[in-house]
Amino acid sequence: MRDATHALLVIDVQNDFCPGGALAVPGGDEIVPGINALMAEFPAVILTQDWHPAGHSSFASQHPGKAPMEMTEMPYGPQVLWPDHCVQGSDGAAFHAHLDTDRADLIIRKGFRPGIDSYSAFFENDHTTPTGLEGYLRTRGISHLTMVGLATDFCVNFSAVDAARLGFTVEVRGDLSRAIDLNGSLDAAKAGMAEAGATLI
Ligand code: VGL
Ligand code: ZN
Repeated sequence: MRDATHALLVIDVQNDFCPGGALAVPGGDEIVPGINALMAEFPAVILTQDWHPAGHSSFASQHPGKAPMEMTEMPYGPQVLWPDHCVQGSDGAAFHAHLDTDRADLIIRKGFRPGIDSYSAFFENDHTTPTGLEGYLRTRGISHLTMVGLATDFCVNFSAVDAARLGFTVEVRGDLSRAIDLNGSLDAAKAGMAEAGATLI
């Protein structure tokens, strides 16, 4: 068991990001047993849950003439348009059935504001609106984060970069994460994490 300054952050291990889901990440379900085993090493376990209202602005279905995986321009910057996914209360938004959610001290939901997406567990995609996770971690005295989950190049990446910039020591377990890899997004994510000082192992 690591000391009390360490937490395991499990990003978006939800049905819609697993094979058969609306935004399936290849091999997304393979990481579940390893994540469950890793929980035993951590005094704190925190899960994130992508949690969109129906008709969320990140859904291609809300943008006439746009297809999933195309880009659009939002008031806060460029945004990938996704298939409808992780709609609040749906089976797709539920955690993978084998994920050990009982170990979670906190489940942080994100992406619930209709007009803004939130990849990161710390800030929404305007890079300004906080989720509250930073305050939770700091008030618990947590300074070291190990991150795993889905997807390496989106929500794990944005969470890792934000955490490193906030001064947390960040390690991403690549073997317990899986990527969407859209137009080179995995390579870009690796470079961005390295630049921010997050270690990918
Ligand atoms: C994610 C795309 C849209 C993720 C969430 O969890 O990486 N990706 N919403
Ligand atoms: Zn989403």
